[in-house]
Amino acid sequence: MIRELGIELLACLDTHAHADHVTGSWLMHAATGSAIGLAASVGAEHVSLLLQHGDRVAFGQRALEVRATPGHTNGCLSFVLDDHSLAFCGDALLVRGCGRCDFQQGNAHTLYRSITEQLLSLPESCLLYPGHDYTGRGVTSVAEEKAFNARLGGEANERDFVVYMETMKLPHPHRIAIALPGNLRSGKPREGSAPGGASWAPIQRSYAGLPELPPAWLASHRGEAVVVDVRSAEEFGGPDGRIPGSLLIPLPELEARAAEIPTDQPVVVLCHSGSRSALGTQLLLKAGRPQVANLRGGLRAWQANGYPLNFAGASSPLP
Ligand SMILES: N[C@@H](CCC(=O)N[C@@H](CS)C(=O)NCC(=O)O)C(=O)O
Ligand SMILES: [Fe+2]
Repeated sequence: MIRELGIELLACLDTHAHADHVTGSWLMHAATGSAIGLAASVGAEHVSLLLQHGDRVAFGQRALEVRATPGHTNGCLSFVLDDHSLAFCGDALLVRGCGRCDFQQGNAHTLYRSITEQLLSLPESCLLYPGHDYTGRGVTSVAEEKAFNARLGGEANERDFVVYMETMKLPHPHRIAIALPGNLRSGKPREGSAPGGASWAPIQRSYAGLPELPPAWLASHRGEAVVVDVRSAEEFGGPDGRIPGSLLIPLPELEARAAEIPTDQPVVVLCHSGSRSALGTQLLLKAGRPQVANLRGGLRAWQANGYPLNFAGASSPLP
């Protein structure tokens, strides 16, 4: 998504060392060069922005204020947008709840002060984006939590909150034994356990979930993949031309004729724009072909790059 939207990812900021999932920060750093921000006090490896209360993380003309909001863990931070219109509050404050205080140096008194002094003191309209929600709610506001938070909203005082938190019994997060050490490495996978990319080509997955290759890869790796053109026979033989050596199987026939595609090479699927071939790519993956990618931008992108085209006849030999 970052690639598709042309976003420059400056940093991934972790609000704390999570106990229930492993951060993606190191993988994002590996993919984009982005910085990794976390409270210095956590002592995690690979952190390039060692954050503490009062820091500002600038991006463009804007900035996030870093506020210490300990109590769930002692390294919890919240990130507040410069105009105080929104804040990322990690697990200090959750939608109608808050982070537990029974491990990672948690402390209910400390959390009460963090929430009331650093978060609920923001403007009532300030949107709060919590670290997670286990029922799919993504955002709340200062006004809502002041009124309705089940643990400290309404007329609840510090004693109400502390007794609630100290009496609550929650099972430990399922993945805590993996998550904590993983997060102390900023999510860097252990040797040999990195999520595998494809070995045959630098496949990029679109935000829609499709494996894609840019025309430049195909242009410089001719002969390393079967190129399947899923346009109609008229288009294949028409004025737009076709990629030399490509195999014509129109999309409506692809499922029935998939066995015609040689199996000793990976497959790159293309059409006019990359849209019909996206469905073709999915069909071939579903049919059990393991190495399939869509040609991003299709023949239009191939043409725009000035790569070679054939024009004569309506069929062509295999590569
Ligand atoms: N059920 C979740 C874990 C839930 C959990 O303990 N979450 C922590 C945040 S790291 C928490 O503070 N939860 C507060 C709550 O559920 O009220 C799992 O097993 O992964
Ligand atoms: Fe947490």
